[in-house]
Amino acid sequence: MDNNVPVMQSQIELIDILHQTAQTGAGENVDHSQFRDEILTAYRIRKVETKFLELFSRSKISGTVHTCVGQELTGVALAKHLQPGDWITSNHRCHGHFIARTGNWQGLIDELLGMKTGISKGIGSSQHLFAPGFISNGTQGSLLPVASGMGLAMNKRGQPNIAVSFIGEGTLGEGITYETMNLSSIFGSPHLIVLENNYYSQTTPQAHAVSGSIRGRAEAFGLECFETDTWNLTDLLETCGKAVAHVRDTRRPAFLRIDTYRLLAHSKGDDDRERSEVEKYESLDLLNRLANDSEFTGAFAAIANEIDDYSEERLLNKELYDYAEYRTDQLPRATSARTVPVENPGGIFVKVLNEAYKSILLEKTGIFIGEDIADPYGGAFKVTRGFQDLRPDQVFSTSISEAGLVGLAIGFAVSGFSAYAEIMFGDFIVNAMDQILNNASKFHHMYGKQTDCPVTIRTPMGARRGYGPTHSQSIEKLLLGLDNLLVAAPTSLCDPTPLIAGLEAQTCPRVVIENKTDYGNPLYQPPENLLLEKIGGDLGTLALSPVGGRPTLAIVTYGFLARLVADDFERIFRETDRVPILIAPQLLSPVPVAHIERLIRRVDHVIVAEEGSEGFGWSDGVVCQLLQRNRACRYATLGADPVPIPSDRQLESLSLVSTDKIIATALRLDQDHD
Ligand SMILES: Cc1ncc(C[n+]2csc(CCOP(=O)(O)OP(=O)(O)O)c2C)c(N)n1
Ligand SMILES: [Mg+2]
Repeated sequence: MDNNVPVMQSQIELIDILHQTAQTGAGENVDHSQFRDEILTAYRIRKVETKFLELFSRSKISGTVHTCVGQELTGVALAKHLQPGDWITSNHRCHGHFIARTGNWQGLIDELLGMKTGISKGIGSSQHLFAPGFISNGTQGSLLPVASGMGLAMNKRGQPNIAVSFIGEGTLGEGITYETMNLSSIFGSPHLIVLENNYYSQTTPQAHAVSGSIRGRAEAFGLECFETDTWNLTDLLETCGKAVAHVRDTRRPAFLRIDTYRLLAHSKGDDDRERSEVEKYESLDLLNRLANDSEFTGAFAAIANEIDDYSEERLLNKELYDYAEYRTDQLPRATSARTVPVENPGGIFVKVLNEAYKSILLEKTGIFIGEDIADPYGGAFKVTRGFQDLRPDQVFSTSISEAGLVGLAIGFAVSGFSAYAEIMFGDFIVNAMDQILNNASKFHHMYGKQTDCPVTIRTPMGARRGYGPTHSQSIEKLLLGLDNLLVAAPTSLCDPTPLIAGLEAQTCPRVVIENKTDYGNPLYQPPENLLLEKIGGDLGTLALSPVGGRPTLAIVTYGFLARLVADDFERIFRETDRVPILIAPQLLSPVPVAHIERLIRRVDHVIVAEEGSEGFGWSDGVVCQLLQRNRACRYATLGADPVPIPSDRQLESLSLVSTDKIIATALRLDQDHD
């Protein structure tokens, strides 16, 4: 034991205690024939997984496999108490949970063989399994808030169902575990967190990774705690039954710790444990002890043969999922469409946004989740003010838990609710990135297109209010181009109501970037000599140009900057001596390049400006796409300076894109031309 490692107990002590537990349970004199079904399912799981290892060694499957050999009974015992409509979320070590829950071992074999008949169409493979009532992924802890949201959705529908999440004790190191315990407890989600405590996190012994009390962690959040292990089958089945019944009946979260031991490597060959330690558990393992029990040997052999025969037959008939079908995403693509004049109603932008979202709350049973969105406060920027008063059961004001609240919203979205998560300041969206990237954007594809995740994540970005470095940044560049994620930016240049309704109709996940300076603007009313138009329908692109003029300078930008350019249109015209056209996409990603291309048809100078800092951003993407379409213009990109936004108002404005900078850039383009 390394004395420098601050631990409560050494790993040797912990393993000794576990060994005592295992010996006591395994020494019990029980008639195992009463558990025949459970034992045969556990055996089937073991045989399927050892078959995977064999197929691996024959190079018939690729990637990785985490077996639960030695731990099979956890999933079996839990699944025994579940009902149709209950959901399991699982992790990398998910095969056992899946077979126990669904019985579909053939679909699982097909999946790992990469076949289109696999449960995730061969896309997810070992770690990303899908069936009605079951999802798993390979990001530790990531599905915990999703399960919590599913549980709340079940409550809302009045279903007597529950959500069960499996995690390993190494995942106690993830903050999302505690965000979820807290949120599930506060909102009363019927969510059972099952900790499979196998004393190792990959190669790291528990003593080096988990400080303090495991039970104390759950109790601190008010979760009822249950404890059992995989060696005392009677107690395991009973305790799982009690834990499930508790959650089902009380509609409250609970925590179930199951001590267990993994007999094989973490994945394929990574095992640093003392062989003598593993051997102790091999001899105590129930399936090993029953290997020569005449009560079971016949059935065991039949199961093994069935799995052998099935997998060999499948190897001969491997059919892949159609890649052309797979590669399509859910994102709306701009086509060159009709241009229509825009007439804006009156009203302050934030109030119009509030009304647009409110109609979704009322008409679509929208769920709105965010920090401090409860009335009377109604959210830091009041976009959801009045919502909770109207529909108290649909509005959740949460703890400071960006990942947790976005995960909850995802849980609602996949359960069929219209789900909106608010991130109080855009800078904090990074705290929820795992949820956005590994869950929301990937669910549809990684589960073989069998589910959608139409969640909306809204957040204000932008500076100009003196909030300083951590509350002013525009970090849309971190979200742009993420697969299957739509990024939109309403602007006070036009009524955002059709955009919000159009986004709601999409099946893909989306981030809506609102601008906190733009909130206070009245909706734009063009002067008589300017024409405001929209091309491409609800999610379309706005264009502002002089009536009857022939533009020679396009300024392509969005959000507040679009409004800034519109307000300073005359000045830009005057000082550049060029006729401008403002092009303002409401969709940032995917870039509506067909719209922009059409609108810059007769223009020779194009400035693309973004709120975020310069480099590797939206403007670079837009210019690149236009160039690839052979739009031979002179281009310039403009962004904020590549430094954290200063708080001081004067310094702040120096760091940002301004009308002065746009004009200077236009003049530079002219000079370059000469
Ligand atoms: C967020 C995240 N970090 C790291 C990993 C890599 N990883 C996969 S499994 C694992 C260990 C998990 O240990 P534990 O939670 O105890 O589960 P066990 O493997 O013991 O079942 C790690 C570090 C991951 N999959 N996800
Ligand atoms: Mg572990």
